[in-house]
Amino acid sequence: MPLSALSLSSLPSNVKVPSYDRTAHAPGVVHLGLGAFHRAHQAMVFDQLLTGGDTRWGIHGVGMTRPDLVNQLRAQDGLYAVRVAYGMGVKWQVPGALWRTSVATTERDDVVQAIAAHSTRWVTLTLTEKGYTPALGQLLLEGLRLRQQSGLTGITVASCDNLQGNGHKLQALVKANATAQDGELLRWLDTQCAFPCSMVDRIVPAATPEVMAAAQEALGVQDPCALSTEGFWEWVIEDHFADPQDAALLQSAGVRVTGDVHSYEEAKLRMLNGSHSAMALMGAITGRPFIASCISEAHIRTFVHQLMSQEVAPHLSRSDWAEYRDALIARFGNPYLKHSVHQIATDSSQKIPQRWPPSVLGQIAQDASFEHHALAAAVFVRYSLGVDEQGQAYTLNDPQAGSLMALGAAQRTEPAACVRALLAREDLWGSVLSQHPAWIARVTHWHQQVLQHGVDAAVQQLLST
Ligand code: CS2
Repeated sequence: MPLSALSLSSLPSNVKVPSYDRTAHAPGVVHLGLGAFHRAHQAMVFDQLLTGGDTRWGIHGVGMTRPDLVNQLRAQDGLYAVRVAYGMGVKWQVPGALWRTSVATTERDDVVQAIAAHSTRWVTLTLTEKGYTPALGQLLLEGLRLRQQSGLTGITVASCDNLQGNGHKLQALVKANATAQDGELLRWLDTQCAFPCSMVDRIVPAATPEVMAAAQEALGVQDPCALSTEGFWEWVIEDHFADPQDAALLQSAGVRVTGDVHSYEEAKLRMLNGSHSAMALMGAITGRPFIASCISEAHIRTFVHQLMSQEVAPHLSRSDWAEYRDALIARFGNPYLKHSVHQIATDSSQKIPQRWPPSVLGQIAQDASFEHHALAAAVFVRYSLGVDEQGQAYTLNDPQAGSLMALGAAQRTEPAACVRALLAREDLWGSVLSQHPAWIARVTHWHQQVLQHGVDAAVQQLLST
């Protein structure tokens, strides 16, 4: 039997299912980007608010690129199972906050209308780094313009992507599309809408057949959209909302509302995501399929521990970084999360700029060592070869795949020139690092070691110095 509104009553009694009416109200949230992360993060926070009786948090979910996923979710009445792995075991839950769905490419007008709907109070976004394009700004501006022209109140537009100052970036993107005739709209945007910055965190691997089989076993229903996640979740959001009363509501659901998102955001991007990218690229080359299989190797665990303690932490404003680091290492090892290294290595060209260079620049400013990041960068160069150390080919899923592979192709014959060419990319490393002789020299050194002796030996060598 497939999972749907009809089959909810047949689920085992220990599975938490929506206790509220999912059809009586119009959604209050339009969410762009229906990937695994949103469905196991904000959608579960909104599910909690709905469970508490506040009917304004139903979601109109918009799939940006995957009509197949939207169609599947539609067939399941927006329901899907989530396996949450706590310390000693797992619990299954079916969150019910997803009430409506659209596909941005084929149902664009529905999305514009949804943003302009009377019931809409929030727009949230999880589009990944590469989703922040002028076309996105245009889509949002159209919806907001329609709203303003209909005389409706402003709304909160919350980016929940791993970008520095995500709210500011989004606001700038939306405003960049305004024309000379939009003076009134711009004033309305500034005074009535809010674009809070936020830091979101929960490890949510993409759906896999393994989790689908586990859902079938535990729930007795078929659910190709079933997800697996960890017990931990965090959502830190700037205290800046179109409706100021939302602050207390979100807090009641466990969200941290603060004036200081920045310190959480920088720690998360550089510690969690920075380590993730380093491990993912190492795993892709050494043939270790999951983050848990990387962190269970003592040398990789020590490398990540040192990277965070020695090169990231000195530049963070969060003082509890040691506890944060230890908690991260424990989370990386969660055996239930089969978090694919190739999934995390996807779009590395878009991820690296916020994850590594800020720490390297901090170390340079203090005349301190950046060897761990240099090795990670060397591993990224090696990754662009598209074949692992066992000779197994893999695909580079990256908007820059073509140019990265073209630049990386020469690394076996002209390794130093190849490193120079890839490090000269300002879009990845920024204007200072892309011309920094000592940085380029150390990445070149580690790249030679990686090519000659392999990733593991290079890591061991770094640890022994
Ligand atoms: C990961 C993130 O895929 C990636 O790049 O680093 O999705 C990570 O799992 C989340 O940011 C955790 O909150």
